[in-house]
Amino acid sequence: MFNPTAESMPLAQLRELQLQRLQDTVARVHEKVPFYRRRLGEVGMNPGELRTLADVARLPFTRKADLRDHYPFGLLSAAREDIRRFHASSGTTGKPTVVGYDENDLEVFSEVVARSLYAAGARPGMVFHNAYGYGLFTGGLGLHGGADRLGLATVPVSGGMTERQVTLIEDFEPEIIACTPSYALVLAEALSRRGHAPGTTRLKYAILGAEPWSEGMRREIEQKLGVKATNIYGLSEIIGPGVSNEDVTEQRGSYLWEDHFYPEIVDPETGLNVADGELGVLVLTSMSRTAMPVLRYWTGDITRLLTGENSTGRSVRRMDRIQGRVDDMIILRGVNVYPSQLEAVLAQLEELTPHYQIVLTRTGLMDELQLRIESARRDASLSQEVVRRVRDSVGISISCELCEVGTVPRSEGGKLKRVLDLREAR
Ligand code: ADP
Ligand code: K
Repeated sequence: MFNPTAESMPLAQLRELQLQRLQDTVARVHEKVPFYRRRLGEVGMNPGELRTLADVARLPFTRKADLRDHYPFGLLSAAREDIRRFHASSGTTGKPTVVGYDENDLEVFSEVVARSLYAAGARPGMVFHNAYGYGLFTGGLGLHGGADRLGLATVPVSGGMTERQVTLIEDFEPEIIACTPSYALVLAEALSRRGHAPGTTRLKYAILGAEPWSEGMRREIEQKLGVKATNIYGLSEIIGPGVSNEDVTEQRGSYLWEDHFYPEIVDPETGLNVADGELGVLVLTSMSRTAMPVLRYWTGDITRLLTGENSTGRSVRRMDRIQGRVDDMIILRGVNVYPSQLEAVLAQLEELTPHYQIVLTRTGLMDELQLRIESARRDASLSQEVVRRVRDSVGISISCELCEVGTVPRSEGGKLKRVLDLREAR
């Protein structure tokens, strides 16, 4: 363990620490964030009334829309001059959701990522190929900070330019790599094209996340890259990647760093807590953030908390793989996309009708998004214009098919299913 004191804290002590940190957090946001003062008032909760962990269920939820409505700085609870960094959610038109970190928050971020990297197999002195995107996205810089903390030699390569990545893997001989699982497969294929037999680089460990993946995909990546792969989970609203990570010796659920993030699983319909082991929506409260703590963040991710014995000696609970989502968010190559973002692009082009469908497929290794739109004009220049605008404003590459009027499915009274996800579970 990177931090045995925290990761294997006796349970009674851990629960006590959680309660104390939750009380501090509630007091802080009540004092500093008008939004939370109002919300706490609406549910009739004074800050002093959080007396047991069971009282957490009385706190209000925070949702993505709340961050959007308070763009850019409305949920910050630190003075502007104390903020050290901003990140923003990936792939957003118009107003993204912004998160702020002060020095303490960056410390927490690098601490939990260092724990995650260590659990993934990384040890001080190893070379670390970081192919998560650097920039507003939390992935690149988030992993980087944890790697500094752990003492790795980081190659901050970021995403894309696959051939150059292969050269760097050949020449710098990293032992550990971080990227999305789908990109791990792209790299494996590029390595094979360059004549590397599976597993013949120095890579030993892969830390993969930001999008859903499966056990089948793990086996494929492990075999092709010659690594042991672990699942890292996280989201910018809570901190970024590093909320939880699997242990490489075990690969059975991601250890959730419960001294910093308080997890609950709730029924998606009723919002009520379900028992450990049952599936529901993951709800997270950041307990040690100071620039932007978030109460009961509704992640939309469906999973369960795993209890019972583990073989690593940690006391914190593990979470299962993400089984799906309750809202309409699409994850394309690690980037979060909402259909409404694509809709906003369509609305700018008069010739297009509002009837569209999103078809997700997987050709070879990469996920593809095809936008099918009904249009009276159906020529290449118009579809290229759609592709260009989506790339410029949403930041993803798609293909576009302009269809005859009347050929895209319409709602038949119920909720229209605009997204056709034909990607097979890997
Ligand atoms: P990240 O930097 O982790 O991609 P974002 O805030 O952009 O952060 O996206 C967070 C969302 O990405 C999560 O709510 C979840 O839907 C998805 N996600 C992140 N990690 C995983 C993972 N390991 N498995 C499945 N989905 C994930
Ligand atoms: K993501």
